[in-house]
Amino acid sequence: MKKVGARISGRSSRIIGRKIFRYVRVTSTQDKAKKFAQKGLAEGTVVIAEIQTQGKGRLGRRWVSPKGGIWLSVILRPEITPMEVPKITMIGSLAVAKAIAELTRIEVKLKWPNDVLIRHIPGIEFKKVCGILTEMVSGVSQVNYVVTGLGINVNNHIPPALRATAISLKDVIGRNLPRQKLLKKVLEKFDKYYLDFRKQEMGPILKEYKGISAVLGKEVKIECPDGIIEGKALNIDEYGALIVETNEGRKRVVAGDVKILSKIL
Ligand code: BT5
Repeated sequence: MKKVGARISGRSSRIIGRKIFRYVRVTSTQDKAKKFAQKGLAEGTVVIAEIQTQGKGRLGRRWVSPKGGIWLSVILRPEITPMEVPKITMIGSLAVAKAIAELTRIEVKLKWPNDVLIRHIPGIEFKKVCGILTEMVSGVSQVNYVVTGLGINVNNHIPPALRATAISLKDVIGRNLPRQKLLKKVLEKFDKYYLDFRKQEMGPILKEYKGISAVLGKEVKIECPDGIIEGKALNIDEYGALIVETNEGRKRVVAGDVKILSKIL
């Protein structure tokens, strides 16, 4: 694990990215950031790596993280209850989506709860360009800290085994994208949404999120910790939960893996 330098960034972000630790290779930026958080490093500290040797997805899954992507984790110390933590995943994914859309003009969609999707050409299926992992350490009623990881496929090669569902920005644009520019934009957007969130101003964020949702209005099948839920995705509530109309009535889903049953988004 080689550290290539820590610096205070000169960007306009007020919280997120005030301090950035850059590494060539780590096991996972999540692990590194959690250690830093435990040691008391400030809110907004970012850990970024060129390569992760043990990149993590949710539920112990692997996140493929070769050179060319943006793999980063952010330490946050919001004064919230554990129930509100999914909102941070929403904010992170919205920040990535808006940053990509602004810089590339590519159409971007959000697949609840933690995927950012793009596609080659209109009419074909969207694929995952970014995944978000939000982990927390918390007491019963108060969060101690949150570490949110963003994994963005930018110029990295997607291994054949993942190509059915994963895509990188390079695949769509046809050339490499300046990662520094995208990173700066993502951190600025994350900062803006996070400041609104801290001011309890989730309304506009939720509206923007729903505006580019890939699941709302669609027939979905969700693998949840307590079974499978099938129905129409109706809404996303102010806590970031998905409301689904099923044959047994409305259900509120807080976590799970969504499969969109309608072919075209
Ligand atoms: C996620 O999990 O999507 C969360 C990914 C978070 C990654 C970031 S990178 C920086 C930080 N440090 C970490 O160690 N992690 C975070 P999940 O929804 O469980 O999706 C995982 C699944 O996505 C895997 O089981 C694969 O099927 C697929 N996958 C793996 N690598 C991928 C990639 N690079 N692009 C798209 N899909 C991928």
